[in-house]
Amino acid sequence: MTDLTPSQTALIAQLRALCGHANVLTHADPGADLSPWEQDWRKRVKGRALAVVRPGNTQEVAAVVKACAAASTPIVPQGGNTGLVVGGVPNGSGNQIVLSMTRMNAVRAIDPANLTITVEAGCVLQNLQTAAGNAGFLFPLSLGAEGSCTIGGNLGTNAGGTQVVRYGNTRELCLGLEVVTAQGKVWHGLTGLRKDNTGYDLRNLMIGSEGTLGIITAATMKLYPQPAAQLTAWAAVPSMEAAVQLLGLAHQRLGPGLTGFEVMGQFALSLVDKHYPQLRVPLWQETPWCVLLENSDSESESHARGQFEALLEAALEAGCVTDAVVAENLTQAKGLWHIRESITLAQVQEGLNIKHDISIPVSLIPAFVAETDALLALEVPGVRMVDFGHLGDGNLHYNVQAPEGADEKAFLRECEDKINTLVFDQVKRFGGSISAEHGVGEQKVNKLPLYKDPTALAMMRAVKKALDPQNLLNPGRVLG
Ligand code: FAD
Ligand code: 2HG
Ligand code: ZN
Repeated sequence: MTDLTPSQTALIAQLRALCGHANVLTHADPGADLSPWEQDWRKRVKGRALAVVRPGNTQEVAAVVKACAAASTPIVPQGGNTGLVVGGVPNGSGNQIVLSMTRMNAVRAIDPANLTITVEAGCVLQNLQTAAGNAGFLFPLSLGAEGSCTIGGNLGTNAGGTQVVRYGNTRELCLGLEVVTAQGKVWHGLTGLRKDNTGYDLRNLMIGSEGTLGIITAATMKLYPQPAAQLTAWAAVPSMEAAVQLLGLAHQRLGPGLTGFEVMGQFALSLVDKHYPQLRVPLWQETPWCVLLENSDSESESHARGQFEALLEAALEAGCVTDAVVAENLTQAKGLWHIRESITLAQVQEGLNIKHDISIPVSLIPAFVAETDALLALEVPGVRMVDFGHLGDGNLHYNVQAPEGADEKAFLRECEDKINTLVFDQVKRFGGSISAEHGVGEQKVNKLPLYKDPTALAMMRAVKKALDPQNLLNPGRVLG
């Protein structure tokens, strides 16, 4: 630890006394490799941590925060480190600790009558889904990173995923939180109440705050009955207008049974076909867009199938679908969802790219895409658009891949800011948001003041100052 100051050395000794020697990792440890905690998922940024601290319970989290506050040492909360906006890794200063929540992964309680499950923040989303399933319930949050992201990270980012059209974002799925404040106090808010009007909504303030206002240590989440049947269809649609028309029909015909509505552009699917040919992407060559629909039915499989077939017939007749396949069984349905979830990884295989997680009123998405595609093609000839996402929520991943054969690093250096500005200006013009899902993190920190209502921004700064006056929690993220 030769390069540490005496106070940093003392802090590390204190943290080791609090959490156990093995649960505080530093670069000075023999054979230390902290890169899993220091490198972001997209490999855009590699920070350097003073230490990685892995508390085992809420009291330890509170004690760690108090010790860090006394030493003026910033804390970066981290769950599964699958975030896409550089929000959960330390900066390059070597002065920040990473507070890794993954040891706190217990399911604390299931209350079947209240339809709730209480879990610790480091519980991996898939394990939460399984615990709910084993108890005969559904926990509907679902996203491609569910095998490694944690519920704490999902709450920190207010993650969306593929079931939002029916169940809402993570915020809508949460009934209570346990939080360690920037002063190291514990807020015991795991009520499980569905109604509570006793003042400001601190729970919803914490959710989506990306680790800048408090550390979530546990949460009480909503459970739902498991559907009697779940059917998945894959439809070829001739245009984005047709996809929006199909969405309207699906709402009309399926009502609350519509639990997923994802759109995927031809180039996005061509990347899956290119990098994962074994996945056998259906219909993509014959159509500019495909849509993945899910129908969850509380009656029976035959009822669901009847409804679904009637919907697709009506859509074929209206011309908003040109061809479709309905999965015959769960394995086929999983295969179709796997194709959808593989777009992100196929983009990684293809090379460096620029991501957007924008939202626009659904009705305006066709005009937004047509106009913005044309503007981008003029500004950066040859860019390849990887468009896909949660059309049912008006949320598009309007991603941009470098032109074929381009020097990717040079492309990012020269074009990323220009492309972001063009896309975000368009988003503003269409009344949308520059982040519907992944958050601000470090990546959009300079853009937020340009696109967020100035009064809203001032209120956000006031909240941050009130709750974290020392600016210890994830500094430089969200508000910069
Ligand atoms: P991390 O990456 O560790 O952290 C994310 C943020 O939350 C950071 O700011 C961190 O400081 C903060 N944080 C973490 N834990 C806590 C805590 N306990 N208390 C307070 N703050 C905390 N996102 C979507 O919204 N929808 C998707 O469909 C989606 N699909 C994805 C698919 C893939 C393949 C990948 C790689 C990512 C995807 N994401 C998606 C992004 C990411 O998975 C989510 O943002 C997820 O919620 C992050 O969880 P995590 O545990 O990995 O958090
Ligand atoms: C998804 O919807 C995620 O799959 C990731 O939000 C989006 O890779 C992306 O851009
Ligand atoms: Zn998404």
